Amino acid sequence: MADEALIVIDVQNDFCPGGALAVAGGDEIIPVVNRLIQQSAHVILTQDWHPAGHSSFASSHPGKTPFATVTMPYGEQTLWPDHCIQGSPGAEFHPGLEWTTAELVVRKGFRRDIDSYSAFFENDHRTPTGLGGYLRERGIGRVTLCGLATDFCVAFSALDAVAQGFSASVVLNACRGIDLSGSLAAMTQRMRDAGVALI
Ligand code: VGL
Ligand code: ZN
Repeated sequence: MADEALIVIDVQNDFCPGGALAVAGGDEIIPVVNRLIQQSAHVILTQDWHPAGHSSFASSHPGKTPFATVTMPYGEQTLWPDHCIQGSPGAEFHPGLEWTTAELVVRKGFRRDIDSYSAFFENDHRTPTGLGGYLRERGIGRVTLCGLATDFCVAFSALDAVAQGFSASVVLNACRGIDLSGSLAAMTQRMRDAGVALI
């Protein structure tokens, strides 16, 4: 429908098997995502897009290992292996993703000192990416989300969508999670409590 957009989150090589931050079964969603893309009047993609030496990388914090947590000026931040470096093969969309009809690509995490899980806000939960304004100017009130990873970028995008006044659904069989110490169950419950439709 014309007032509805599909937002495909971070279907990039580094989040698929063989990638730097591989999500188990990440590539299995691609046929399902491609079907959603075909059915959608508005397709928007996000692309995790970090400079080398990004502050979310464990390698930027001497003595820290991936999946540890540090406190940043904007709050708690999980540290990750180096991934989705701007212009690298790992940052490209998975070759099976049929993305050519997409009208907008939102890149995020491109500032060295702050990460961005959500498609709407950086991890300070205050700095907008511009996506909310884009959707409003286009008269889009409803978003459907899919992609990687369920419990990080998909979930934070869905929560922000609802907080921004959009109605939001997540297509769970078109998502896969990282599940770091129970994060998949916790974020699924947070989405449910916020009024995100899980389908
Ligand atoms: C993501 C961790 C770090 C995601 C991105 O797309 O869920 N997770 N960067
Ligand atoms: Zn990232």
